Amino acid sequence: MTNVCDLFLIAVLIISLFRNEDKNVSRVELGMWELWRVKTSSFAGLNYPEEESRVLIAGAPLDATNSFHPGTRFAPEYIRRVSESLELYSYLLDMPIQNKKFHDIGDLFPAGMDVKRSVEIINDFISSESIPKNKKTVILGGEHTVTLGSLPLLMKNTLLIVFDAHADLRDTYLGEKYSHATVIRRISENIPSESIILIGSRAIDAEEMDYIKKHKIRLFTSRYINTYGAGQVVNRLKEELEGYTKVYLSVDIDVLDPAFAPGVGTPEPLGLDIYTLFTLLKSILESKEVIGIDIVETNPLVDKGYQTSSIAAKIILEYLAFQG
Ligand SMILES: [Mn+2]
Repeated sequence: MTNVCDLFLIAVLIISLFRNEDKNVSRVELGMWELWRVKTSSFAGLNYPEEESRVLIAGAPLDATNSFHPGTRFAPEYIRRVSESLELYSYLLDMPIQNKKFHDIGDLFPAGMDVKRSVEIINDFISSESIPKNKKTVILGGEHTVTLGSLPLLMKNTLLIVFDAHADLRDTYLGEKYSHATVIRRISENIPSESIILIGSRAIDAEEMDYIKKHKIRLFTSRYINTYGAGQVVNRLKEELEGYTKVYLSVDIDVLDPAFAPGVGTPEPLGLDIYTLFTLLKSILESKEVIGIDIVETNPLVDKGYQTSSIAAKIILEYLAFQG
C-alpha cells in the first residue's frame, strides 16, 4: 500500500531533480545527496555563514580501497559528533578559541562513491569554492586517497607535509593506481617531489625507500622522532620549511601509535605519542600559513570510546585556533 509518506518522498525527490540550479556540475549530479546531507550535524555544533567564514570544512567519506579494515566512511560523521562535546579551548595556545569563523558545508558526496569520482568532486570544490573565495580548506576524510583531491592547493610553492605511519608511495597497490597506499606517489607525480615532507613514517617497503631517495622526498621516521625528541625535530623542521610561504597538511591519524589512536584503517605499532604530534603541529601552524588540512583514515568501527575520532576533531579545532 502506498501511503502519504511515500508519495511525499517521491514528490520531494522529483522536485529535487529539477530544483538544483547550481552551476557546479558535480553538485547538480548529486542533487539527491543535497537532500540527505542537510541532516549532517556541523563541526563543533557551530556553523557560521559562508561569507563571514575564513575556513570551509567539508566531509569526504571515501572508503573504497582500504585493504585491511573498512569503516572510514563513517569518520566525518563521528568526528563532527565528537567535536560537539569538545570544549572550544586550544591546548596549543592555552586559551579559549574565540571568533574563529568556519562554515561546514557537510559531506561532498555520499559514502560508496568510487575513488576517481570522489577525488574529482573534492578537486572541484577546492577549485571552484575555496580558492576563488580565498578560504582555507579542511577536509574530513575518509581514506587517505582523498588528499589527491587537494592537488589544486599544492601547485604554487606549497610545501606538503604528510603525517603518516605509511609512505603511501607504491606505484600500484592490489592492482590499483589510485589507492590509500599510492596516494603520495600520485601526488609526487604532479608537484616537485622535494616539496614533500613525510613525518612519523615507519612502514616503508624497499621500492618506496628507493623512490624517497631518488626523488629527494624529505623523511622524518617515527624512530628518528622518538629517539631525538620533538624539540630537535622542531628545529630541523624550521630549516626544512625555509623558502616556503604556504603549507598544506595531510594528517593520517595512524601516524600516532595505536595506543593513542586505535581506530584506524591500517594500524602500525611504534608511532608518535599524542604530545609529540601536537608539538610538531604547533611549530608548523605558528610559523607558516597553512592553507589547508585533511584528517584521514579514522575508522569509527574499530574505535573504542571515540578515542581516535576525538583526536581527529581536536586536531581540526587546533587548526581553527591558529586561523586569523
Ligand atoms: Mn597511513
